[in-house]
Formats: sequence, structure tokens, C-alpha cells
Amino acid sequence: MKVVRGEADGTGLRVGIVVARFNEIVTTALLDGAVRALAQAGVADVDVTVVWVPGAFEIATVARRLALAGVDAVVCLGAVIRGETAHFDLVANEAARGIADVNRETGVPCIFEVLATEDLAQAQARAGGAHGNKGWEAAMAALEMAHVLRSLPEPVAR
Ligand code: INI
Repeated sequence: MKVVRGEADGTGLRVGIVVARFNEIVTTALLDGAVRALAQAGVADVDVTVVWVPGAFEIATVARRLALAGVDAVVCLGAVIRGETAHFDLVANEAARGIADVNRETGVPCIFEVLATEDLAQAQARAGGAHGNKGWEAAMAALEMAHVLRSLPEPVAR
């Protein structure tokens, strides 16, 4: 039996982080958690690329570019907070769909950490508050997935 389980060791891995400016008070905290997690796991500072984009809707475009440029994983950070219009659902759904598409299209793990919350307090609770820092968790998931994919055989042409 072969069991593949990723590790939280970032030595030698290149990681892209795409972070939305919208709700920056939240996303800066997510970014801080992600960067600290990567450093603690041994990812070299020069191997981390952080790209800011206007909002969650734009994350997938840059995630795709970083994935195709050769990073081992991409961490996607955003915060969509419900307002009074349907914009919330459109942005949240399209951000999720776009990032999922990049995963499938490129085969490079793109970790989805776009918070979708009812209010700012819920988002802040997940960005270094009572519910921890989801940016940190996303970074660890990125390393785990990068290791899992490195451990598997290359795809065969069919
Ligand atoms: N972008 C976010 O990242 N979070 C939000 O809560 C949000 N809301 O609510 O509108 C949001 N909108 C901007 C969107 O991501 C795009 O940047 C914009 O529509 C331009 O394409």
C-alpha cells in the first residue's frame, strides 16, 4: 500500500500569494498569517511572491499567471463581506469558481481562502481573531498540497 501525505516543510518550495485589496483590514491580516506560516515552515523569502489585486473577483487571473510561471502552489486571499446587494454572491461565487478553474486547468494547487462572511466582525475573527488566522491555514494547505503532488507519479499521456 502506498500512502501519500503532504508535509508542512517548505524547504525549496516556491509559493505565490494573491491578495485582494478590498476589505484590506482583513486581507492584510490574512497575508500576515500566510507569510509567517511560510517563513516558519522554511520557505525562503525570495521564493515567496505576493501580488495585490483590486478585489476577490480578480484573484483567479493572477493565480493562473503565477501557476503557469512555475510556482509550486498559490495561496488566494480575499474577504467578501455581505452588503445590501447581490454583489456579494456574485463576487464570492465567481472568485470560488475562478480559483477552482485554475486548479483544474493548471494542476497547480491554488488554495482558496476567500472569506465570505455576513459582517466585518466574522471576517476579523478568522483573520487573527477568535477563530485563528485562515491565512496561516491556507499557507500550510499550500505546502501540504505541493508535497502531495510532488510525491505522485507524473501524469501519463492518454
Ligand atoms: N471584492 C472583495 O474582495 N470583497 C467584497 O466584499 C467585494 N464587494 O462586496 O463588492 C468586492 N468587490 C469588488 C470585486 O472583487 C471587483 O474588484 C470589482 O467588481 C471589479 O471587478
